[in-house]
Amino acid sequence: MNKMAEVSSDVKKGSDRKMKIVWRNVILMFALHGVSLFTLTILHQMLTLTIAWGLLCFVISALGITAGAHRLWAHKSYKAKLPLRILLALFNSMAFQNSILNWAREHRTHHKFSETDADPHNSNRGFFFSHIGWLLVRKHPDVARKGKGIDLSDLHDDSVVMFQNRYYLLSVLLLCFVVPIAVPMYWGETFLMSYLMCLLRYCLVLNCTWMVNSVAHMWGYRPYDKNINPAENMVVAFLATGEGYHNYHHVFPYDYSTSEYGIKLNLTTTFIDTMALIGLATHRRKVSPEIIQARKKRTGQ
Ligand code: ST9
Ligand code: ZN
Ligand code: ZN
Repeated sequence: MNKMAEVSSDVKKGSDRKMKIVWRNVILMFALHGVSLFTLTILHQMLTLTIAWGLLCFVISALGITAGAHRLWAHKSYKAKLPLRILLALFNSMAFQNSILNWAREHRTHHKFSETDADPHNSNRGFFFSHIGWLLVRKHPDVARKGKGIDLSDLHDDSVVMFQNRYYLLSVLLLCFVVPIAVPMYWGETFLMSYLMCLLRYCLVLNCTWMVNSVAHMWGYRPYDKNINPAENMVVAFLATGEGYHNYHHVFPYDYSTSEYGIKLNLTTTFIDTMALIGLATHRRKVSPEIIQARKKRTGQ
């Protein structure tokens, strides 16, 4: 590239990266985090059952993302029979992280164009951007431009995915808010406390998910490929129900366990294995130990 072309491409990159803030999202996220921090200080005023319910809803919505949107739909790393697909779609609506169709499109874009401007949460733009900032601004034009080429035909052929996409907002209203708030009131919790627990759980699941994009793209070991940002981070593995083995996952994205190790710190793999035992999950894809060792030797840290 000649000097003039280089300068003009840099200027273009700079102008493309000018961030257009979406104030509605900033205000909503600020409010959600403020209320959640306040809720942490009054947890002792809640019934024990309400806290246990909040934890259960955390796990259910986490599985809707990890076993559902991520490992099943974005990566096709195993197959699920209709009842399991329906269950995972319901779990997914509780997580309220955009419909499975949009989530998987975003995630396939992330893997294909990792750490470039076309990566929706490009971690080269810093911790804040890759954690939450990318949801507070308009996307870089490259995301839509390059993302258009991503094949989503398998998702368009899945009636459960398309049904959830069609009735997404209604399903979120019911499964992320109405049901989680109504259940604790059944054992005598107040509406206010049920509501606060619901928001706290939502906020925690969001942050544990975002940590995979931020923390696990910055800190940890890189035993499979030392040349990429994604890393093995045990804290994230625990908090994100098994999704912190991110160096492995970017090298072998089709492995249903997203890690070399089966159920170690991996509640999601435990869940999929249990579903396999009862015949609802099949065709779990796993990388052979020989291939893993060869890759470690070739590009590992
Ligand atoms: C949330 C999502 O939090 C979190 C996802 C995290 C992913 C993590 C992955 C890590 C691995 C898995 C680990 C899981 C661990 C879980 C642990 C659990 C404990 N390709 O978006 P728009 C086109 S959501 C192709 O509006 P703007 C397309 O035509 C939280 N095309 O861009 C699109 O139109 P349509 C709640 C694409 O206007 C059009 O562009 N939600 C692509 O720049 C416009 O798209 C929120 O906080 C693509 N990739 O707005 C905010 N992308 O969609 C929700 C775009 O009709 N989002 N196009 O086809 C927004 O408000 C907006 O998207 C925006 C950008 C303001 C962020
Ligand atoms: Zn990643
Ligand atoms: Zn992935």
